Amino acid sequence: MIIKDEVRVALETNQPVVALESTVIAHGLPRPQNLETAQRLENIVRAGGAVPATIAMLSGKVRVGLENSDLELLAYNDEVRKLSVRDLAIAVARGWHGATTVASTMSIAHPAGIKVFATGGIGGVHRGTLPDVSADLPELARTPMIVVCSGAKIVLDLPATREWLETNSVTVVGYECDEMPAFYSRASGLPIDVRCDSPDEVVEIYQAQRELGLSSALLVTVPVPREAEVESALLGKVLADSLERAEREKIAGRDVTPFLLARMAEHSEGATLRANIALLENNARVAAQIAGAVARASRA
Ligand code: PSU
Ligand code: MN
Repeated sequence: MIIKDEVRVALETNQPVVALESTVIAHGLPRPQNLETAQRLENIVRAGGAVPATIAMLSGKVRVGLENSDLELLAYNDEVRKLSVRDLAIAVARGWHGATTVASTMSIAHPAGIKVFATGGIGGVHRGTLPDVSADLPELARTPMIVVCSGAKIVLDLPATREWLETNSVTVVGYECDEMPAFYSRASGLPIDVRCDSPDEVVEIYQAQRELGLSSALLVTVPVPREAEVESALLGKVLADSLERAEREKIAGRDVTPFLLARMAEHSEGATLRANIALLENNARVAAQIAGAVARASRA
């Protein structure tokens, strides 16, 4: 594992650090918005007083904290693979370039000593007959980190995903909201476990989890900013279209999520893309504040 100097120093001196994933860059957003967003997320984390640690695999080496040239490679190189946890060892052995999902980012960030991670929407239980459950869920159940997101991606079976989190003891925080957000929408009708209105409230629960010896993550769910929310009639239409298309084209495995996100962006005149970018930026901002509160609390 190669930890960038800036990140290592921050961890050693107990300064706030926020982990960022790279699948969203390589496979979640189109060019050129992917690179622009990756850079902007790092800048937002910095502006919030924390050090960004974007995580990826480059030439078979696990990297924590990237240079701008690395972000460019992830955004524009066609050989970059989507790596979940099961793929990490293969990528090391074969010397691949790869982008890390929520699951694999957590599996690297936690042992590196990072406590806070920001993403867009987590993976979850997919719709459809074949049981397809993202490795993001079991990783959340076993990794004690604060994960800031806007709920699970709308393409998923959100009630089933919510039940999975409950069964597997992942505590769900609504950050300045009373229900679990649904990625491009602020509302899902699904419950949170607790509402928090400040970074300190989140950190109190995170610390209590550690005192209790629990190993699960604290999932902090933040709604997409109101002005970027996708209007529900449009969302219903593009979602139905893309799910039907994926089924007809027999899209499976790791390709399902990128296919659905790209198709929805195309058919909503970019509305879902704008929402995705807005929620990623907002989550990075909230994560930086929470990382600051974590660092203050552990210095106290
Ligand atoms: N959030 C986004 N866009 C994305 C993802 C999350 O706003 O592209 C990625 C994350 O890396 C997540 C992955 O881990 O999608 C889930 O993929 P799967 O369903 O194949 O586990
Ligand atoms: Mn899957």
